[in-house]
Amino acid sequence: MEQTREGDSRYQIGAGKVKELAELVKETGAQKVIFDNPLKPVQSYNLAKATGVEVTDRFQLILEIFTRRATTTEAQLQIQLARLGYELAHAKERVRLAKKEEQPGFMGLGAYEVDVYYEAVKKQVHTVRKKLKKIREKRLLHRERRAELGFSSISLAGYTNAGKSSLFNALTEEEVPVDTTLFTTLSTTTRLVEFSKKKFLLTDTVGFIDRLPLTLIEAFHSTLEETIYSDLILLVVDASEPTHTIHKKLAVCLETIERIGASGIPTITALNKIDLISETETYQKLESLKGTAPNLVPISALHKTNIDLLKNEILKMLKNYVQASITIPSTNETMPFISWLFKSTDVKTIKYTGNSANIVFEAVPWFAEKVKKRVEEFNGKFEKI
Ligand SMILES: Nc1nc2c(ncn2[C@@H]2O[C@H](COP(=O)(O)OP(=O)(O)O)[C@@H](O)[C@H]2O)c(=O)[nH]1
Ligand SMILES: [Mg+2]
Repeated sequence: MEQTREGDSRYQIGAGKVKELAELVKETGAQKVIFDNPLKPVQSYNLAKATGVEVTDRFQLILEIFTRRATTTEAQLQIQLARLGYELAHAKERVRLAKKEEQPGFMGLGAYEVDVYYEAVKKQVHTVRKKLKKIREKRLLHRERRAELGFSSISLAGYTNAGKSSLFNALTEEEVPVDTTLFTTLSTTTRLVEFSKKKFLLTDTVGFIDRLPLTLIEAFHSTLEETIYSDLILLVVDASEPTHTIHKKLAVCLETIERIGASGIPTITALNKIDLISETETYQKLESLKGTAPNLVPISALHKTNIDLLKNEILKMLKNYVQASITIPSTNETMPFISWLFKSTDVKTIKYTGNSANIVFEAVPWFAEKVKKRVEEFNGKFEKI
């Protein structure tokens, strides 16, 4: 629903539109209304009263998305801080409103005294800040996932709507079935994929958003930071947008990647949605972007155009896998060791002979070193192929 007018102090939209909105909610059975422009608590409250459902805004929606995507403690705290900051700015008004008559989105608040609630939120902000400071001092290892697994990892990045999820789907068509114990170490947006007989971890990261509210920038950075740390970044841009928009968005992406300290990671730029523009336009855009966009590959994720080209480019940049053959004596610990190897590396062959086992596997060099150490602890043999 759209309306062009000066913001109404009670509802943001005009009284007539409120009626229309209430009818639309009823008709569609909507459970929530989300406004693109920011709502004041009193407007949320009045709209909730008029429609019977919770009414929030874009800020709340983005916060919700970040909350779902954050898995590290730092990112979670950062998001909590943004939420509390918002809460603090509106605490007194929200409690006062909730005291009138409870509405969706204001439940339970009425039980508080205004000042008590305000002080409680303030205290929480203080606690979260202290925790964040502590974590930053220790600076937790980013590469938690890398520490556990021997596959190269690829992160998809780019603006929302550029086609990250579509490309994710196109690349995960040959998804490798993995046992459930591996899933406990992978986030919901990470898949083990295989092309040209090589296995990779592919992660869909939280997307860049136009008009990101200032107070959410830190939360966005820390959420992105935890997922983008990988061996390769696959930056997706929407070729159907005007050239100056592509340049602008690309600059924001590259700048952010640099700001979170990930600029050393090799990057491929996928110029997506080329099916929507002419060949001439594709050529012109490639020429225009050549200087700024690293390793450009024109694709269509939707129509699966040039996906093989993209895969080749990925393989070219991630060719540092090591193959090794190990032989270990059979003991009580052999089986757990082998299952660890199966989970964390690409096991090519396994042969049992008498009282020993021979395994050929493939992994990134540093992980192969880790395997070597464990093999030596077993008094086994490790040979690079
Ligand atoms: N025409 C066309 N549309 C695409 C292509 N890739 C994605 N889309 C569409 O663009 C929209 C956003 O795609 P999505 O993958 O959800 O983007 P995300 O927000 O970056 O994950 C969807 O409607 C897709 O169907 C493409 O190659 N060509
Ligand atoms: Mg997506």
